[in-house]
Amino acid sequence: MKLVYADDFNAPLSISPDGQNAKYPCHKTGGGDFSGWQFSNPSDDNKIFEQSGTFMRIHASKKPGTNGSSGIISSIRGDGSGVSVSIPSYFECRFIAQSAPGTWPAFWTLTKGTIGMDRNDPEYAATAKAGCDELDIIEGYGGYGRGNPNSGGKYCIVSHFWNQPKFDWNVEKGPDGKPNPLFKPSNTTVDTMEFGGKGSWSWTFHTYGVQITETDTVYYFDDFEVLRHPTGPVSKSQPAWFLINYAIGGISGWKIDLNRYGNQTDMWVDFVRVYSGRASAPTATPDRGFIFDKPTEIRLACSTEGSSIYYTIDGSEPTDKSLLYQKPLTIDKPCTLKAVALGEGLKPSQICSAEIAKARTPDAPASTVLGLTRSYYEGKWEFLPDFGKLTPVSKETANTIEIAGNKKQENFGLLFDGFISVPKDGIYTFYTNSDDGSRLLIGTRIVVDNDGGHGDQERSGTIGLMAGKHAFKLEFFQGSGGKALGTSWAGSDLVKQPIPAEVLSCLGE
Ligand SMILES: [Ca+2]
Ligand SMILES: [Ca+2]
Repeated sequence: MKLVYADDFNAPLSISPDGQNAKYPCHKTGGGDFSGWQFSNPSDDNKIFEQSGTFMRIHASKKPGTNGSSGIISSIRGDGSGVSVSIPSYFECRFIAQSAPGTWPAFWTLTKGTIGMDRNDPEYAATAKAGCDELDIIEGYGGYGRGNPNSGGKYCIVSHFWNQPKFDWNVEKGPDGKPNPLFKPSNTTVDTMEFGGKGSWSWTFHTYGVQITETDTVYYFDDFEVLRHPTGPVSKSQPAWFLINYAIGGISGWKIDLNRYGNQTDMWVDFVRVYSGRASAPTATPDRGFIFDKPTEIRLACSTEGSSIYYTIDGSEPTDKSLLYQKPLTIDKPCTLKAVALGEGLKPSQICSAEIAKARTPDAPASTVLGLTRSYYEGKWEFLPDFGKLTPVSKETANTIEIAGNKKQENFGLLFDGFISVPKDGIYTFYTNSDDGSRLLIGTRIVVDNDGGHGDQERSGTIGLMAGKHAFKLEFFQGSGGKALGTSWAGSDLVKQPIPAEVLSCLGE
């Protein structure tokens, strides 16, 4: 294996809310921040992240009358870029944190899943369905004495195989056909005092690691093996990324009592390192190109140092006999680009692909009037129904995309249908924010998928459009509680803004 990523925290930190223009996002990529004292954006006031010497300090604090703040760093961004590696791999991190009621430092990995994938990618559904492997290399639950699992120098290692069939250690047999006697349950408490007595996670710095191979996943405490289990199926097929965080209370359910410390506490991280025996998959930017009257440019990159990228544009699997990537590619006809990274002493990377399509040509509706056809449905759903198979309670032409003015406040759905006038050829990003689910389509293509029961959240998607009127559809449903629906767009000459009423039209009666 080769060192493919290292951060010794000996340079100014590079952390931003979503990781854009920075090394790390300061939220859990993919959503689901779980700390009681919330994982927050750094500010002058909360001083969450600081480089001190060759360490990163994560500072958790709670001022009276606030919810408290603390920090997490993710190694990948929402677009999938950043540090993620395929097996065989090894992740390690050296840190210390305080053991006190509510403190919950952790170093862990997640498989990448659909993060950064295009919703129209043919593999999207299967990837979403595959589930996720979560390897908690260390979970330190602070506090001391009875009822605290980590008192007296202990910490927890937990592996979760989310949304997967139950994973039976004894079925995963070794080469001799017998259960591997080294395998331990996936939820193990490590007593650090068994390993040289150097002290617990809160007394001194230790290095916590996990090695993931084709067969076994092995956890290390200061290079001692402390737990081994069979490698989960998802870890075999998807790259994994890492998170380092100092949660305080939250979903662990542990009571917070940091009063005597002035409601503040620190975690000090010395380094994080990632090794892999496989080159990281290349990334294509953009991973969905559109051709107008000019060719489009695609850039390829690979985070594994010393690797070379080979690619094909005829849909075939790339090898070292394929074209060598040397400079940005100029592509003038629709194709599927496939790329692989190869490096000496490394296994070939997973293949990345990019779809290059012709920009959508406009529809030619005969005559239109301003506004969209607005159909109102009643029903109780957890996901968007197929409105085409339902009969609307009412139907009218609406000038704006509004959810107010219905008979019901809960358990209803809306379908806005018509055309959107695109001012000029270009690549457009559409956004929906909704509570609960929504979906925006141009023609038959789902551009924004924001489906499912959830609070107000924004999702986006991109499409290449030629100037003119394009079939536009916005689907929405409200379950219970709060409700919201908004749409925005952005393009090369268009800063992000709500879609104005004057570009929406529908067929006249
Ligand atoms: Ca360091
Ligand atoms: Ca709702």
